[in-house]
Amino acid sequence: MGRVLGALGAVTVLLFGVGGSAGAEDGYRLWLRAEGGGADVTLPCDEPSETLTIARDELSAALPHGTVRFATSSCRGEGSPRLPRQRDVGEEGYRIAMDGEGYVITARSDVGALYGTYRLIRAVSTGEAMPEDGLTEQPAKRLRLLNHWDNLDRHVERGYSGESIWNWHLLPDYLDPRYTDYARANASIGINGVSLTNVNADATVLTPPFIEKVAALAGVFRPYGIKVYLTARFSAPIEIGGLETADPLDGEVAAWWKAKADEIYAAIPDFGGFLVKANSEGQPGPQDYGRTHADGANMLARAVEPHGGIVMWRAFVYSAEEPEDRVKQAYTEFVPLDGKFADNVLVQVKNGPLDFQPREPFSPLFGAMPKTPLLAELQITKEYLGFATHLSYLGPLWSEALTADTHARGKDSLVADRVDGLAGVANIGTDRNWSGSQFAQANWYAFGRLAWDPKAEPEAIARDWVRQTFTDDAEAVDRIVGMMMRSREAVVDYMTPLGLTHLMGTGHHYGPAPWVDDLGRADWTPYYYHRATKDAVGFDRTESGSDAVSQYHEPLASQWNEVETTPEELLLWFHRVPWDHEVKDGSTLWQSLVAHYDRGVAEVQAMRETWAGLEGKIDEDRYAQTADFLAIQEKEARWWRDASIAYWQSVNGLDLPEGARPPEHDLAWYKAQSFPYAPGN
Ligand code: GCV
Repeated sequence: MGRVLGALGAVTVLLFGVGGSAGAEDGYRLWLRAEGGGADVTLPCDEPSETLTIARDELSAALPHGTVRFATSSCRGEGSPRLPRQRDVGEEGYRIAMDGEGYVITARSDVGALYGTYRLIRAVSTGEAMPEDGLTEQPAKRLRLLNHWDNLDRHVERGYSGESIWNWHLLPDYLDPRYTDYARANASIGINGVSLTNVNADATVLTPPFIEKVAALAGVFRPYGIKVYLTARFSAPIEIGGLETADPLDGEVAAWWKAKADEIYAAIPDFGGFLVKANSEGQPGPQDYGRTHADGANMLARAVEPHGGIVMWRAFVYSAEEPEDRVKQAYTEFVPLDGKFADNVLVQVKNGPLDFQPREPFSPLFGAMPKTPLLAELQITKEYLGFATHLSYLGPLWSEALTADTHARGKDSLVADRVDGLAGVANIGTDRNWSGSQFAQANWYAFGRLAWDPKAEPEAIARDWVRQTFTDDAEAVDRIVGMMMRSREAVVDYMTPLGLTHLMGTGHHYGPAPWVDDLGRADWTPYYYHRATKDAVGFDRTESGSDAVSQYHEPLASQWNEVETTPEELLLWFHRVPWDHEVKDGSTLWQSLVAHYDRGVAEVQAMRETWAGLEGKIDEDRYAQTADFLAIQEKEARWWRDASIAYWQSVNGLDLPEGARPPEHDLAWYKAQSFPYAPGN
């Protein structure tokens, strides 16, 4: 039997001010809203680290009463409780127990104690029952990283929450207090590293003035257990080093990177390392010199290795000249390199083989590089799922990928088992609410929680987030969580049902544009992905088509090779199917497609109704903004449905299924819409 963590949970609930009594809220405080100020928190040493001081202050501020004692390797006193065993908590874990006097948080490291602190605050804020014998936890993964796609001019690539929070112009002399709040929010969900700059990299960040700025940020993040990483532009030796080449096998180039790494580590001793996008979408890379990805990665790895640094080398590659099915290309390039990377290189793989779509199968690379440490890259910012305005909780999307079975040899064959960590493309910006909308914060939160434990239940995470962020009213929590849990599938339904993919507007990816078929590169057009004709639709990736199925282990390769055994949600990803093909419920593909669009729109309408029913239970400002955004989402869901149906009809010539509402406008109207200033482009 568990027991509720003292009476603190109930008290905190009152302080959250549910029932419509709360004052104005703007979302700035994220999920860290517990207010107490009455607990007695003691550290058993005279000179506690900054990290432990933060832990103490957090608990004093969050708990309304009670006593908390700490003990870590660096801070113990006479009579301090025993430290937990290394094998139970590792370097970053903790133990939370209760004795006659109150709570006891023990950890081997100070950052472990800080994580224990936020864990206790979460438990108290959500009224979670504490096991009788305490709570002993440690992260399942060692690398839990945010990747900012922030340019030095503060534009954020695929950012929908204002500008970059890094004010490079004022750094290092002005440290915006927001940097501390950012670090605190990240630490509270276990994130332990941030790459500050866009993977479409600018070498300027590696110049001395910028290293000084980065060092200032690292100083803010360090007490929160967060390391900084930088994106390394492969051609930096030419652009800022004055060399004539960036060939990774050139001695001068290697020496330049080594000296650069030494310079960075002199300023930032705990610098994490480099993140690299090379020979992808126009970025420079080792292939410019006839070298391989492994040659490039290993050269950088040697530069950071003496300092304990790592290189994260992205596998998001596909070539403009290559006629091979785009979703196969990363596998084709990287699998032959398995075992050829240095020990401190990790290959960073997007969850799906294409590009952060509302639904994709998992990337086959996760099951195909047993000799290479891998990172899973997820996109928190919603480039392809309606930007910040659409309510789309990504926990289920990520969990679907992380718990997918690669069927690779060995017992640990889930995607989650095969990675050393998770990297999330951040959705953070200067907007007061950080993420562009109240509900987009849930994705930042869920990313951190899944990076800590990739097998955690997305619904449980959503429940914690709602209770920490909005309300403790049980009925309201159920309704909001229900809405969140259905929201991703709603987006799939109104944008890209039944395995359709990449139908978004050119460049900005805002809204539908399935008709686009004539860009400079075929694989940037929606037509490349759906190939619709009068008779059929879908991309044939079976043995007789592009044979992408063969990149998966059995039994998936065989299952996905046949229409009958392919899950309907991936049907048109793997198969080209006649419009009159009969799907599982007996309707035709065309009827089913329209039904999915309608279901997606109906789900958004239902979300609006659910939210309207919560008026008075959520503070006014956050209630109102969410209500307005849901109205935008409904308008845009209809737009997606109508534009898509109008286009498919122009190709297949079919009548609408009986009872279906005709599109509001004709196809020409949808095609004429233009959004030159859509954000994030
Ligand atoms: C940073 C997609 C996005 C690009 C992004 C790229 C990547 O293509 O549209 O904006 O570039 O992915 O992940 O490198």
